[in-house]
Amino acid sequence: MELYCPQRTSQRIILHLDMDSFYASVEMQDRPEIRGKPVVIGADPKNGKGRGVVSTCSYEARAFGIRSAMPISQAYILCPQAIFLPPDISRYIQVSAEVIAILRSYGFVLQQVSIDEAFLDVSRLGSFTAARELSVTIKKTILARLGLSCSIGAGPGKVVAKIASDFNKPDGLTVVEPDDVKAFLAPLPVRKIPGIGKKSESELFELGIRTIGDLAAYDIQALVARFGQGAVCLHDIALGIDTSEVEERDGIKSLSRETTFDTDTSDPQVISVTMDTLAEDVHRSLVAENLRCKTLTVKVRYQGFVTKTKARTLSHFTDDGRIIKSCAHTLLLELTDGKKIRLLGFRLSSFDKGVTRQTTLPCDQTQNRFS
Ligand code: TTP
Ligand code: MG
Repeated sequence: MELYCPQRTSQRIILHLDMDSFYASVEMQDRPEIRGKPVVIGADPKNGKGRGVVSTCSYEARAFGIRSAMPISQAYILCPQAIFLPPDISRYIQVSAEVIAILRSYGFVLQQVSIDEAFLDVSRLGSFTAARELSVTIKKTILARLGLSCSIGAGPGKVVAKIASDFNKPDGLTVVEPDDVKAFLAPLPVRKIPGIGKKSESELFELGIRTIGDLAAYDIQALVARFGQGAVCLHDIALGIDTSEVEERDGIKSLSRETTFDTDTSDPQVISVTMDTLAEDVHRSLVAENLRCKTLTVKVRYQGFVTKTKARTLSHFTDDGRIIKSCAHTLLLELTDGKKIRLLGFRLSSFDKGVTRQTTLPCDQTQNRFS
């Protein structure tokens, strides 16, 4: 996820909404018989031998220690009696659009940042009390119309709002008023700052920085010397300075799928059929999103984890499944030379702005990130 780099402007009230265990909740809403049970969305566990990953799981499954991006085989060990379901991305896109339509109906500037989260700039409400009331209304409306729960965070900036929405999940509502921002952030681990991943976290640990409070107290010059100018943004965020705007912008950047083979393979037939399935799946999402694309990328992870990608940009936008499939196979040919393959991925990007809707997808059926 991107780091929201602050610019200094006036005080605002920002809401961040994030749906709870989104894919799993949609499935539980659609199938009453699995409600209240541990539900895992992701690759086929194949009695513990499956090699893909967990997309997400219900909070009942989280009680067993299951988490997004965990190997599905590990999820199976933790809770073999869980209900394992494959992702139905088209259905989730549809529900996502319904959530966004509800949010839009309140008439505030809205920025959708993934399939299940969005920022709203509600500054014109004028008070955090009014923002809390609106948040309660939004939560009730989404629950009544879609049967789904969400968590909302409110704060004077996007980062605080996002951290706040995650603070008390599921079904949370956390309002952080300007005077409370520093105290709210200080005890939280630095990892809670959007954009800080494992690597940055361990680099900060090396400096003895574990909490956002530690980061706020650290000498800015020393941080810049170590991490470059990007550290200024980070330090500002830790100090609660964050005035980046909620931007209505084309959310969708790419659509992709990837799959891990049960066993590494160099069988051209297996690889080709898998490429077909991936291309068909991504094409279905493209059509569901009413988009046309220009850039196609194939990704191959070989045995031993070396990963390569090949991309092609077409001269015209297309939503033609045959063109997409044929291009996918041409790119695949450039990447296959008899070596065994562990994972195959396919991505569409460079969408036609004319028809682009406000949607961003976590890009994968088995993994969230195409990297
Ligand atoms: P998240 O909002 O990160 O997770 P979530 O909605 O399932 O659960 P939470 O209550 O903690 O918000 O992601 C939204 C959806 O994106 C999620 O339902 C499935 C998908 N996703 C993946 O496919 N792979 C991943 O690694 C992650 C994190 C999410
Ligand atoms: Mg969510």
